[in-house]
Amino acid sequence: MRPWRDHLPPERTWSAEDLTAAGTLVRAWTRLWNDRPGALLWLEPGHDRWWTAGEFESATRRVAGRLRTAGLTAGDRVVWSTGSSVASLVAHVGALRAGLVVVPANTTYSERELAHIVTDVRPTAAIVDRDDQAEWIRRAAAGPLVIVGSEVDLPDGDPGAIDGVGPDDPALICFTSGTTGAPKGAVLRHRNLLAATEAVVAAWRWSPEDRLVHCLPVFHAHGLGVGVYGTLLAGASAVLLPGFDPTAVVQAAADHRATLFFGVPTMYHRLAGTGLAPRLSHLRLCVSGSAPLSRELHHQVSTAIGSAVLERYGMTETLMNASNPYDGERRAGTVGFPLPGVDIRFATDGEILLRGPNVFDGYWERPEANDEVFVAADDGGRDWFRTGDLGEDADGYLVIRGRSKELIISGGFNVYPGEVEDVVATHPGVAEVAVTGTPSEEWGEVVTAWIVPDGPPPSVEELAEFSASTLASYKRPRLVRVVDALPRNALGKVVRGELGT
Ligand code: MCA
Ligand code: AMP
Repeated sequence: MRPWRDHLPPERTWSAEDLTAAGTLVRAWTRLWNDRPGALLWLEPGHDRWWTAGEFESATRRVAGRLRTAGLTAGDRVVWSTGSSVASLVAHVGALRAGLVVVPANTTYSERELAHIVTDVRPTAAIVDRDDQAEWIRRAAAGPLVIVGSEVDLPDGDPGAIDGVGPDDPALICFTSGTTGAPKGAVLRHRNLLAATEAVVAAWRWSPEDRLVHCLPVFHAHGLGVGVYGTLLAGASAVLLPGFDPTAVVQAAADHRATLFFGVPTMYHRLAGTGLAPRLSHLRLCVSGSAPLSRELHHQVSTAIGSAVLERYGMTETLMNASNPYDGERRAGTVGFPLPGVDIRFATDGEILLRGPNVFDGYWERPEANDEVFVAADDGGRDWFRTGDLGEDADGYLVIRGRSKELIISGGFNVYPGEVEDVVATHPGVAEVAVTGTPSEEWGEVVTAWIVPDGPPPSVEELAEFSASTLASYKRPRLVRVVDALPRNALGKVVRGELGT
């Protein structure tokens, strides 16, 4: 595969150590804010004023002070489940500056999904916008905890010494199912976040002149680690939309002379389908990730925009791994080559193995899972992380051929079949169930439940109602197929791959 150095301009002499030289993102950000306090940073639709770097610095300092005064201390976990707003980012960055470990949660999670996270990480606080989610968190917590909305409406107090976190301290615990099993928390340390962010900032030539149209959820690695952290580390600016709407995206891009757009393939599908993609032609760079971008869609969107969409490959546990080049050929159907600092190799079965300063070093309190996902290096270097993705080196570019992990990706959100099966199986009309992904042009895949009925089988609508308190809506089956029996192997295990689509 092409070496990561190929991402850098020839004059840039850089070693992997330089990726973590700043120590932590918090240190790098505060230096920038203090150097250029008047720099524009965030704009929210409906607000006619930009937030400046200096205002963001003081607002995040104030939140750090409030959280400290409320009794939170470094290393405490804070569940953070908020929509995309500047207040939410102030709360997030304020918590990091106070040395707290932020646990992002999807704002569409049901009670069961949130309770799992709360039981697992034992938070001391939660920053949450939805009242029902706040109540579920309170119910699931073992003891009292501080619960506030994204405005962090708590008494002010002296923040004391903030920004004291070190590179090895945990910054985030992000829930993902990894290659198998129940959702577990990937612990990302400050140095992981810094290395991954430095890599994309350098590879994509992100500069203070750049302006991003940000419309991804902020509670996942794409919108948070790439969109928010990248904007802050580049000293750039972003228009922060509350969600994705193709018209709002092109309007924001035009009104605010944006230069960057990041999206998942479903967003590009909708931009192409509405005929709005050509209105992104003035942007410097459009990036796609989180799910495979088909060659056809790549071609369609790139033609409409007038420049090639840049596809890249990431993961919650590692943030960004590989990218097509900024300069040079962006090859459809590939995710490019390793980003700065990242090593990639293939196991004998084709599984993609990774290592680098961006890669996490374990799941929260899951020693067995950690034993499974790391492979010792025989060169004395870092352990290799098993991604559960299958790939190959096609003429220097990484092609993702499939997955060894059981994962459905719908609109960029991950769905684990086992989790959906466990819920659907408890419906009285279901004797047995298996869940698979059915290809969809718009969503990439949609969730399909193959049901062996026990009486009248449930419809899609009935299942949606049935799973309202247990599954976020993107995990609920969109198709139900009734079958007489499920295919099983000699050991009696269901072979999902034989179910068809
Ligand atoms: C919303 N719905 C979905 C999805 N999103 N169903 C299946 N899959 C989805 N992804 C539900 C809604 O709740 C609603 O359900 C119904 O579908 C129709 O909603 P619609 O308005 O069409 O959808 P939307 O609200 O416009 O959302 C589509 C979206 C969104 C904008 C594409 O899914 C999205 O923001 N995706 C980005 C995900 C992402 O950031 N992934 C990064 C993970 P009902 O009718 O029941 O109300 S991080 C990662 O993967 C790594 C690190 C990486 O490489 O980046
Ligand atoms: P998550 O667990 O949400 O971090 O999702 C990570 C997974 O998304 C990866 O392991 C891949 O399976 C998939 N993924 C991310 N980016 C791409 C891409 N550009 N092409 C194909 N799959 C991708």
